[in-house]
Amino acid sequence: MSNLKKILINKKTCKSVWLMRQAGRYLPEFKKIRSQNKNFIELCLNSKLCSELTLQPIKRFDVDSAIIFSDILMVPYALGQEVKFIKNYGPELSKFNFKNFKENDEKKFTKKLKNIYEAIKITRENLDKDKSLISFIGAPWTLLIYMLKLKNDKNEISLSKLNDKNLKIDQIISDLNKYLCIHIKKQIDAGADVVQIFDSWAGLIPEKDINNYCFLPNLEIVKFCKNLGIPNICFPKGIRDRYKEFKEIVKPDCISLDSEINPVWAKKNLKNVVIQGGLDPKILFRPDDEIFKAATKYIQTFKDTPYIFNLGHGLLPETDPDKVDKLIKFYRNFNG
Ligand code: 1CP
Repeated sequence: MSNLKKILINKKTCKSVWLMRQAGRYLPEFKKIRSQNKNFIELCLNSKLCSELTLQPIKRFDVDSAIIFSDILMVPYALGQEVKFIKNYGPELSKFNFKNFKENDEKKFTKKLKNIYEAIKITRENLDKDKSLISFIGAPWTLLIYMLKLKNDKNEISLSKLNDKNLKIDQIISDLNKYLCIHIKKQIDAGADVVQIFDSWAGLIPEKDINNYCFLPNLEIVKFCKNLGIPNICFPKGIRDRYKEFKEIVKPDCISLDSEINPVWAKKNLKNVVIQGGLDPKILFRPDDEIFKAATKYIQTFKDTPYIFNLGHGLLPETDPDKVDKLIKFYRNFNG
């Protein structure tokens, strides 16, 4: 088994828990800082505040890992696109310009992100040694969704855009991969222990393109990580039973399940890999007994395999932090 098991599974309890999107959105202590910092990109470039936001869920819930407060869209930002976060709508990027994109270089790129690396450094200094610090990137396809505005409000892909050869999608993916690997290395050098690769929109890729737009770019990034001994977690959300193929081709150290994947199917079909997550974040809107029942299914199913307890996607903004606390305590005290 990979070094991920050593790093992510709490050495004292042999259990591990953290939650996707655990910092931010639903936490009152985040909302307070956010209300004083209207520009989200500027907030993501404020090393001290990012470090403070990263540590908020650790202080509140004592989870085993911290995920650095940042955003996957900091990469398109550093590559020259203007990024705005519009209230009740989401991210909006300025029009992609291929010529400008090609004018980027490593030095320019890392200079724009240097405050993220500083945030990681400060966080590592203030984080308990027993806890992991997780860095992350968006996989190329998921970034392209935003960079090229590939989907509409109903989460449907524009096939005419996707098939437009003038867009040079293959070239953009290959260049993005190069910059993403640079960003991973910089985050690890700054003190992060692990990288999670979010392919949150992988489920929107047409079947025939999944190899080119999901498996291969993720494989290239995972190979890069393995060459440098960087523990890696892949999250190819929404690809249903192609999780099996993904695991066999990409071979990440850890694979994060979305909520559509049946845990029993995953146990049977995803072997020799650390499994993470799966629990539907919407369950936290239900009464406690339903939450505990759903959590038990995952804990029981994976009790004999390395498993990181987590959700199948990020915590939703309307989540009650007390429910999160109860869920984590339930997991910690579980004896079954
Ligand atoms: O308006 C606000 O207050 C900003 C809300 C917010 C926050 C707190 C956004 C805008 N991004 C973040 C931080 C963030 N983004 C983190 C760190 C917090 C944590 O996880 O603890 C991480 C890991 C991300 C990653 C991210 N950003 C993803 C991949 C994970 C996922 O949920 O699928 C994606 C797709 C984004 C894009 C993004 N950023 C923000 C929004 C509203 C969106 C669109 C997707 C969404 O609605 O979540």
